[in-house]
Amino acid sequence: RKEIFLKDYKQPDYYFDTVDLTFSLGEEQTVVSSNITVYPRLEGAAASSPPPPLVLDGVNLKLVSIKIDGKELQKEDYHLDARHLTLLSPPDTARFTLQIVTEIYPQKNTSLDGLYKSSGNFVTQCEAEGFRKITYYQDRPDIMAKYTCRVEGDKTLYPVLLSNGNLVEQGDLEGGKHYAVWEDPHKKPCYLFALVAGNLQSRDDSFVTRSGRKVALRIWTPAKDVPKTVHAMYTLKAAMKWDEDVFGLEYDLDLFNIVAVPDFNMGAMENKSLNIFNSVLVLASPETASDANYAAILRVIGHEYFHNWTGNRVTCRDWFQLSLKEGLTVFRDQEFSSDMGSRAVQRIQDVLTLRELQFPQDAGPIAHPVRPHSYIKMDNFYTPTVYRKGAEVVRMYKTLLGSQGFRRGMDLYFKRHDGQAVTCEDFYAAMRDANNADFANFLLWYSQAGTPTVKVTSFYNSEAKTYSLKFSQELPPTPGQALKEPMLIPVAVGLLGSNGKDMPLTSVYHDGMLQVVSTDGKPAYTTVLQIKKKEEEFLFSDISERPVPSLLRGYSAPIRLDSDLTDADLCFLLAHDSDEFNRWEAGQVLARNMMLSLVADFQQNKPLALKADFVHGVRSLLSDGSLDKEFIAKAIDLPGVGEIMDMMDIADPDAVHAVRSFIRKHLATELKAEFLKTVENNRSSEPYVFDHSNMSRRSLKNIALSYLTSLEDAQITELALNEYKTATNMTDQFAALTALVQYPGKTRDDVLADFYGKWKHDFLVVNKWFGLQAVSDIPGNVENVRKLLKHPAFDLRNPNKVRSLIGRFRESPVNFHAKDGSGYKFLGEIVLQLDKINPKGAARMVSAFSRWRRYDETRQTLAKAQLEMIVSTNGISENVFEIASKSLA
Ligand code: B3K
Ligand code: ZN
Repeated sequence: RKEIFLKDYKQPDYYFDTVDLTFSLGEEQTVVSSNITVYPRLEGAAASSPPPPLVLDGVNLKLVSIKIDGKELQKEDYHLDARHLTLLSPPDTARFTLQIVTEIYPQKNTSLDGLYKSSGNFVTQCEAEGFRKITYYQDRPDIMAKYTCRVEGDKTLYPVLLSNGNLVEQGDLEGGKHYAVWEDPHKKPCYLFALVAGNLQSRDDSFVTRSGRKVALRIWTPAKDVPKTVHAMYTLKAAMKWDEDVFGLEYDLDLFNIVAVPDFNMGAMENKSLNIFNSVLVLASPETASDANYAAILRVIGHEYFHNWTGNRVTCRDWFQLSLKEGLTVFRDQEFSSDMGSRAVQRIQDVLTLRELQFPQDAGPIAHPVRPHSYIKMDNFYTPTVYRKGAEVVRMYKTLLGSQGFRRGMDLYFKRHDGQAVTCEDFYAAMRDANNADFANFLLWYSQAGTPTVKVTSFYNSEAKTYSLKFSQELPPTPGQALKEPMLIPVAVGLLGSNGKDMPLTSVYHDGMLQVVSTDGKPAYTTVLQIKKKEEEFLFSDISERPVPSLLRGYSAPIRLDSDLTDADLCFLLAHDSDEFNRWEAGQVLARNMMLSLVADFQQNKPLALKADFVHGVRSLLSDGSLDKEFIAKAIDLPGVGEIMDMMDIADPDAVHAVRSFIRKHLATELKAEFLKTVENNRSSEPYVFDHSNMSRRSLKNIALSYLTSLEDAQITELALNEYKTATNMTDQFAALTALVQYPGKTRDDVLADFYGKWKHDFLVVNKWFGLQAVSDIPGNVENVRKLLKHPAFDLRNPNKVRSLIGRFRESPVNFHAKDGSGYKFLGEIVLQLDKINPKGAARMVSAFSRWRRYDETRQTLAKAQLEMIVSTNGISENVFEIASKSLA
């Protein structure tokens, strides 16, 4: 198993100019003919003589023939092994053509990587290294070429034949076949190649770009699902408009296709002009998809569309630079979602996700920098660190440079690098140069893993009327990185006066220098402090009273903040902060502290009691008519079990679960009347609308309902059942179902059976049903999950089903972490089964074990035994091996 290192990057010896592909799709095998024009990187005097060998990647291919400049190669001209085809003596010319014919077997490809079949249709997935399963090629992103693609197939089985770019020719062939020829005028790396052939229909629409180009838009699905593509089409058009308005970026072809397929490893893929999507991220109707599904569709359709510039026009030099396109594009999709909904709620959601997924990764054995230093399987590095922390790094540029400065940097980035394969330094340099900025030690965010902790202490001098904030930063060691350097951390700060209003900030002393904060004579109310060293002090002058500081506004850096704020300060911020994110955060810090202290009580068998202040705080949030309803819903939701476990020395899933359930039930008891009123006041009989005000209303109603059902009260059960039965959309129906199945019993069984009966024809809804049962905390649920594995609707070959049942099971603190090891054993078994079918998917599942050292000794022993069993199994994939072995290291 070979580990690949960033430091070993070498430019290729040969580049490809044009690539002509022909696919002859068949039921047994597919024949792929490729015709490539090749040129050496070095020419004339600079070139080595004889020319270096040309090494092509290829996996699971049957080589049929190979020619150079029309001449068939002999056995001694090349070397073939399981991964490479090496041309030993390429011609010494400025250009030559390479013709290769291979045979592949998409029908047998369960890895869903390369060319495969999904529900009878041919589909490709090439990122990161799937193209090598299609034909021999230099499968690396710095090889950018112009492609044409001819697809031939049975006309009845595959009436639709798609590839990248423009359709230039089509027609019938003998034997009931037909063909289509596609030409993509833009140079691209092979990971953006795509082909789809199948029985599909489209929703058609169009978009006129700001320079007047009319773009045909098509969303392809099986005929029965076309009605469910309204929201996806609306989103696509909104995204195209948004990218023009916000970044000045226009679409660059006359056609944009999206295809939805049921069998897909990830969310979606940004192939040039032919995005391929997991159906769950395209198909939606009010009856079958929830608000969360609608929001995810908005986010991901936006994301893949935005890749057209950040990823496709400017791509990555090598896979270590993945965050160059992913961090940036996640940042862009977050901004798009903010502009389409509520900025504050979006920020809260994004930070929650970062904490839930990325923080634990950064603190565990697979911690890696935003730009990793090495990998065994690149597939394993499509991580929350590369995506989510990467997006935070991009956001920090914007925080440091302001909106206009950031835009200047983006413009320069495209001006310099359009059509190129570049690195994270290139992005950094564009941001810096466009703004003449001094970004000392900012680049370290790309190379140092781990979440920094920033400690803050404050001091008010009432005589001098100054207020000082002292910061210190600490970056914990991570695998392979014992010592860390301080990094540039932007901390956005505001100071609240006793009236709850932001104080005007005029000047700050720092390092003996006076910085004027006000602009154009107007005072600022938030200022961005730059923490560059291990310790820094900032002194605000003209501060008339002791302020309450609002630190890290908008979550201006992906760090853990450790401040000296008291509970009273936090309550004050919760009530008054003008920064909505920090208002929410103040409540979360209070809740986290309270939960941690209750967990300690629970562990010492002390009785649990809830502070009256806390109940009072939730009551006032619930009744504050001035607040956004979704903000209230988020503010009264308790921090998750994972977040609290993440803050403990030894994570105790049982205790955290017990405490969280206790608080929920206690709040429901105390605030029953308020919750009931919230449900009453937020019902609506109007038809479903996906917009912020309606989503907010539904989310507030539904969280109130879920608090209420924790009371296990017959009347409430009646109420929830009624909500379930009368619901006119999936958001409300599924929320009521979720609320009803918290506890074992007949109601639970009946309503689950009813739901399945209603929706068994719709696989996306059935997946929700699997997921809901899988994640359940009812005791001994692993047995139910084992039963569901045998359910006729379940199939280990479909990644969505695996994610619903196996993926969600791992989120149950009670059942996955069951002290008898039953949850770990179950996951260990499944990983091995799944690995034989789909290694990428199996590696994702095994990652749940990576944090095993965080638990008590009994659990450690049990989880470790599963990891050891997995790594010692013969024939496991590199994907699973990499995650399991690093977890053990
Ligand atoms: N770029 C793809 C992810 C590909 C994952 C390959 N294992 C989707 C995205 O992030 O937009
Ligand atoms: Zn992406």
